[in-house]
Amino acid sequence: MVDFGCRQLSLDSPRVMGVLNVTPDSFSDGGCFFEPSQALQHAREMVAAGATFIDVGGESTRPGADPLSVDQELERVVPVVEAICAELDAVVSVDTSTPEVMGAAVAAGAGLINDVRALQRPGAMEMAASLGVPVCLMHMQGEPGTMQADPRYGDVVEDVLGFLADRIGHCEVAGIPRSRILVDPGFGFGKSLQHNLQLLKHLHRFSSLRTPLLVGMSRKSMIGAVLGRTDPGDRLHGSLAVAVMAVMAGAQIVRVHDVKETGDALAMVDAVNRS
Ligand code: 9MG
Repeated sequence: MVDFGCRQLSLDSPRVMGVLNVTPDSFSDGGCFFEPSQALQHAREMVAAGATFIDVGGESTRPGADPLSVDQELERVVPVVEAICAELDAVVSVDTSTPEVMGAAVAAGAGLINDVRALQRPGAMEMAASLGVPVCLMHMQGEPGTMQADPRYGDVVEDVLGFLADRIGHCEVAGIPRSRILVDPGFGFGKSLQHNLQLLKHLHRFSSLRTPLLVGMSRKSMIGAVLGRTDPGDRLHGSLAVAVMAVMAGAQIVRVHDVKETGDALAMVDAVNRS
């Protein structure tokens, strides 16, 4: 069981996290849910379709995205977190690296901090430790604007595992116990197609970190590159294939745009695992 503040959840069966980008410019759904009323309606639909988590983010990690001030991020994220927590039976995850946004989102009811920078921004580690909710530590090489320019690794799987083990160690020193830590290899964040494929092929090795594993590959360019699809909306079947592979390799939470379809695919994996 993991304690997500408002809810205790077993991760024995795979869980779906629905993506809610409250941004004007995210790669797949930028601008679609920028208005709080549209965002809430989309969250309702994702929860009705089976999402356990709703991941609310105000900062686009798309290369070339405009930088965001703390006030802008707070203004985008907090009203949406508040509205979802007031109405829906879901754990709200806040996708942020900004300590002030972590604090305000948790005060508004968020039960998970999803940080693509693994609590490396000044003040983020201390803030997360003080809030008492679980954190997802994601691996990213570089920063969003330039991370895809020429990503390099010695051994991508070993390097990402080593980074996450190191960040877990820092969390424990700061007072965040392992029982409140999730990890994510960060598909698409400073990785070539081959790096992403190698990470998925060896995903089972991440169980050595002894934390729940979250992954996000939905509609990402690794799928577009393999299938030759430029339109992210045309990557559903590839996204389902990699979600199934990830859960078969030990992932407990899958961050996706297509909640119902992914939930059906993962229910089949779960039924086989339990048979
Ligand atoms: C915010 N965000 C975008 N992609 C992501 C991924 O793959 N994992 C996590 N944890 N967050 C992500």
